[in-house]
Amino acid sequence: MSELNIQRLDAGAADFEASLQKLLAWEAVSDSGVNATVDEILGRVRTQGDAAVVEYSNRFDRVGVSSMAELEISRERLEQALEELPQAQRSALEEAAVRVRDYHERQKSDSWSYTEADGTMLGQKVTPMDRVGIYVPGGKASYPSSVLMNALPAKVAGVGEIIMVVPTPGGELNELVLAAAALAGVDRVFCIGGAQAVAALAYGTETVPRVDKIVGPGNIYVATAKRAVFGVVGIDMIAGPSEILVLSDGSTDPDWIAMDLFSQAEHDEDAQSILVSPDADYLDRVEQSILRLLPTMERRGIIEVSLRNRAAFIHVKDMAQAVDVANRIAPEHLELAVENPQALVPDIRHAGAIFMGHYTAEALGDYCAGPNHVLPTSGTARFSSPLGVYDFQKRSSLIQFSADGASKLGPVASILARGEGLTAHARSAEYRIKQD
Ligand code: HSO
Ligand code: ZN
Repeated sequence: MSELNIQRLDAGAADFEASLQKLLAWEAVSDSGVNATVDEILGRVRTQGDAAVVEYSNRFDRVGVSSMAELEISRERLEQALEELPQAQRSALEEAAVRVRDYHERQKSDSWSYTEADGTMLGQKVTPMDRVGIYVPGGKASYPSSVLMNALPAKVAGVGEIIMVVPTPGGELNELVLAAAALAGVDRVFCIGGAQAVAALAYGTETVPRVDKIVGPGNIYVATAKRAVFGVVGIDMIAGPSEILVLSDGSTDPDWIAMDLFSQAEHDEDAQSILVSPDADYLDRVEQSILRLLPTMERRGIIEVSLRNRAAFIHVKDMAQAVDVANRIAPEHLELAVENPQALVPDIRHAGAIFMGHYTAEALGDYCAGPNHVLPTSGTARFSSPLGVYDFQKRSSLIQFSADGASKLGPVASILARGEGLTAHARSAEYRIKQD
């Protein structure tokens, strides 16, 4: 490999803003052909239930079944997958699960309340969701780690029932995915995927119970279906391709950085890897590492396409400008490959996860550090957060007035209500005002 032509941008150039926008442009999910197909699938599953799901699964996944029951994996079968896993894999999965669970325990929020001087109590009651659906992709990206990352926060939140769906093209089961489901305490698993699985979870069928929220990444059909059923059920987010942004002061071994960039590029051809540094020589050195290491990579085909189409090296004048670029990109994963990452963190405003220092490979976060690997992509870290326990808890407000409190606050409600022309509201508050 002698050339890759990774695009180079200079943050000081007059056209930098335009180049950056072009670099980040990512076709959001909106394709009229896909929309029409998804609408049809949603409609048929909604009206015909199991029969439609079975038909679509036979057509798209070639599962060759005649009933929905054949597509459910029993609890015993999940346990068997866990039992039969090679010891090293089982231990690794268990250690990852323990760390992910411990981290998420800290995210749990509790109900709270306070009482005012006149005895009025106000508060918030936190309740886990009754039943959630987890979508696990089953095509070229089948990740047991994602089973843990989606199911464990729900478990920690106290969700009553977790239903997992995973497509099994050709009827082939992934033992690690099943084992992870057993370990995470998933309640039921159905081998269905695509828009038909999203529809089954959202509307319910004779066999698949209707859920309150659907989480987990999927292809364009899954994303389009999730968007369409939002409102009937909750959804977590619409995930785009993986991204990594590395800010480097030139102090990390270039081979390490090259491999970190590969680690996201190998997810898929559309994944995006960006390196930002004030040190132009360092950018050259990382490029040399990339050229030397790429031929040794098993997934070099995918990595090469991803780097060619979507990667960039951005030269900045200093680390302050590097941080500014990072905030504008709002990446899913941000690696601070610098001597003193703590010094930069206060200025980082937008990133799904921040990996600090030379030893923090993003890959550790993907599997076992503890924080969630389901993160906001495509700049959505500007307004959203990693998947967490809070996604599976909801809040109810608590309000209890004392007689004194109702009397004191009644006039405020009454005046505002009359201002809105709503006299039933006004009188309902006025009834409770003491008349002495
Ligand atoms: N980096 C992915 C998560 C993952 N990595 C799963 C490996 N397995 C999220 O962007
Ligand atoms: Zn990854």
